[in-house]
Amino acid sequence: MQDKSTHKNDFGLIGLAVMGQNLILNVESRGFKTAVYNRTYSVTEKFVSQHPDKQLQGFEELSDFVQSLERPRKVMIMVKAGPAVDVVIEKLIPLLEEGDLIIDGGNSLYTDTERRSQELGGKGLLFVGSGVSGGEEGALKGPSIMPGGPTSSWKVVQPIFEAISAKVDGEPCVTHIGKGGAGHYVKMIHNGIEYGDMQLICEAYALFKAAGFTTDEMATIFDDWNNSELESYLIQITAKIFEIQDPETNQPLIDVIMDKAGQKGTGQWTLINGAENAVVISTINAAVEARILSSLKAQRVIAVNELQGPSEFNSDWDKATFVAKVKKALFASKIISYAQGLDLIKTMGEAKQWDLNLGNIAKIWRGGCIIRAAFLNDITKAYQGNPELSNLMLDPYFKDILNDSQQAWREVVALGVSQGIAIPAFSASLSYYDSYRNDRLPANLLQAQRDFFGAHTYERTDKPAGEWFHTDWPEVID
Ligand code: NBP
Repeated sequence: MQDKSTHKNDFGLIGLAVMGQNLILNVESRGFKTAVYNRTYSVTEKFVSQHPDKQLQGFEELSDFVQSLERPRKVMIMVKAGPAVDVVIEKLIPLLEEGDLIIDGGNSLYTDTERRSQELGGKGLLFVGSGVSGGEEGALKGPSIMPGGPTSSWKVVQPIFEAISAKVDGEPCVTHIGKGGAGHYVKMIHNGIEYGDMQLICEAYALFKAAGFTTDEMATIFDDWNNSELESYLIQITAKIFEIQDPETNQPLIDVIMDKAGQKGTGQWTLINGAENAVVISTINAAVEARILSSLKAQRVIAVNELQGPSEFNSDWDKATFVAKVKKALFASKIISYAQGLDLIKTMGEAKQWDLNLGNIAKIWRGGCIIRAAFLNDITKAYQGNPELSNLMLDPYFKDILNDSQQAWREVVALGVSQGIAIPAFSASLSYYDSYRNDRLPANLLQAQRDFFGAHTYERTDKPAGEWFHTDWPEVID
């Protein structure tokens, strides 16, 4: 199956599962000569034989694969994130030469990327840790790509990545994110934001379902929303999901899908990172926890008969009012989710001195990736207008939307609470908004408690900041 010609390949890819296959077909379609390798050779054979008309060379031996590449070699790894990436890198190291580039395009943890980057740098090899978003379709037609590593390494792969990425307004949805693990880090937060977006849509669905909207009505609502400021891939596919009938039962397919959500870990990594950086990402947090709670199906099936709530759904709103209010609650909550995610990226970027450009990051999410949405244009504009913006909520455009939406948003959250509909991401977003806009939180009592039991001291409202006081609190007898 190997091409015996002396012409070298421009780009090599290791890992021919769904992402790798589609990504290399994308690279090949842009006129690059490509080489592929997979641990299980039969997968390579099958893949190459399915595409006889493509400039694709498959290899059984890794050394032959490496030798087939033009120098500096560009080898992209698309295998399961975790130890498999290290296994592949270890095998590649003795086969590569100084100046060759390894790109890890899987969902690697950014700390692993930083370690690999250091190890490979010490051996004279270049390394780029790159997030690739958009699922299998994005990989094939044009993903959003988030590469991290030294600028010199990025330059080696820049022409290929710009060629294969999605394009919006003629601009490629790829930018050099920053050095070290910045690319995989931003991809991780992107995934956390994706969790938030998906959960918020699910909560709108939960409210509509409880209020008796039919699946057809919901398909129309989401379709309409996709022609508004909510325009996004996730809103669009939600409308399509509601249109599908189950051929076996002739019911809407959505009604026969089990309500247990899976997750692969990037959402949980985002939560850990939020906690490590002391940044509130309560919407993403609620989204991850909602998936966890959904997975407790067996317990929920018991609890439904044990724990009480309102007996039937009650709302005075007519359908048009209901839809309008839920729409405002959804959009406001979505803004909060992005405000939190971007705050985390900003905080981490400053701590790591990655010199991140939030406007450019929002810009490359406009196409190719799962969270692509019209309002990313407005986020880009917000950071272009004020690169030092402390919180997205304070940008004039988003501030106006939040101020306009806040009443409906609280009414929707109140409805969910009073009617026993769990809407954790809507309510977490609203609580964040209300905490942020409040100049007197109950943390004064918290500080008093801390000083009471631990002499942690407190500042006073009538004295300059930085002066600390302690009270000799009365003794408590248990
Ligand atoms: P998987 O994550 O399912 O990984 C399967 C691939 O890894 C196969 O090619 C397999 O080879 C290879 N592999 C494994 Br498993 N262990 C290996 C080892 N020890 N040595 C060499 N190869 C090994 O594939 P995927 O879903 O295409 O995802 C690839 C990467 O892209 C992952 O990091 C994923 O998180 C990320 N990603 C996926 C998506 C998506 O929508 N699926 C989206 C964005 C990013 P084999 O054929 O020999 O078993």
